[in-house]
Amino acid sequence: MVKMILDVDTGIDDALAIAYAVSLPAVELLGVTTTYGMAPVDYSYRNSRKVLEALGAAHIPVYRGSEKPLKRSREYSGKIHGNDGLGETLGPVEAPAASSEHAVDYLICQIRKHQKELTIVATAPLTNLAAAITKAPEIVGMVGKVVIMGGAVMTPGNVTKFAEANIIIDPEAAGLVLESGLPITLVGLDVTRKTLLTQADVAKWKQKGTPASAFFARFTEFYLDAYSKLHPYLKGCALHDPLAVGVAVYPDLVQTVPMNVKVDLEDNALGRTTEDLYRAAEPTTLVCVQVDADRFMKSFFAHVI
Ligand SMILES: [Ca+2]
Repeated sequence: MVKMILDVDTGIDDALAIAYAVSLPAVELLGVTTTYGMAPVDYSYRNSRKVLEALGAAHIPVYRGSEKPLKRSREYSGKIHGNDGLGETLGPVEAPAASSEHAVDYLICQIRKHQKELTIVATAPLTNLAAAITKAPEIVGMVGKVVIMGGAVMTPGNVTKFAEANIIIDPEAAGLVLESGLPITLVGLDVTRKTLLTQADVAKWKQKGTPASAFFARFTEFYLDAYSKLHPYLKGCALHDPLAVGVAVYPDLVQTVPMNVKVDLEDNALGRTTEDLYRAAEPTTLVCVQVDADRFMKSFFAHVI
């Protein structure tokens, strides 16, 4: 059994990752921590709760976290995930989120409690994790595993030629996390672009006709439309965030290369994830370079939704 916390910016593919984690019998989802990302944090928080409600898992706690990058500002375009973060299915957030405990404090507390048994899957800008290890540096050596959807080591980025979204939105936080010594598995565009959901998959959810499948079909269609305009060469939309959950539970889905990874902060390559040739320490990041996409997709669709 994998004890898991999801750190998300829900987000359409975060919603699909939550659904996959909730439905996998091998996962005990302890909680969901949220941050800004594709929409402001109040949206990620509200969206995560609505997704869990739709899945019949409203008992899983959701925590509100970071509101902005460590050093930069954030503007939201709504182009890929919609202005509400979920394909315009939920609309504007009426009231700010009322979370009992800050996501960063929850993460620190749960790492201290569960230590090596805990897996954190982060599918958002890494601001919450960066804040947690800054506040409580000892957690770096305590946690079992951190699986991050982010980066593009051998393939072009999706925001710029070099950079993937979760990294470039808060590159300082990403650098801090990737150079911290945390036991990281980096699930980047190198592998996530090979996992594609298509219109035919969404049609099956529509046919199923349950409230949850109808909800998921509506926001995933928005994502497919955005992908067909922005990345027409892919013939579908990538299951970035769900693959991170898959890798956390089934590490043999991927082949990895151990590497010290750094994040470029120079303007001309901002957010690029590359090997840090100057770090002498043993690598603590496993970079995913190949994926058994068929096996992953079979598992995903057998469980979602
Ligand atoms: Ca995400």
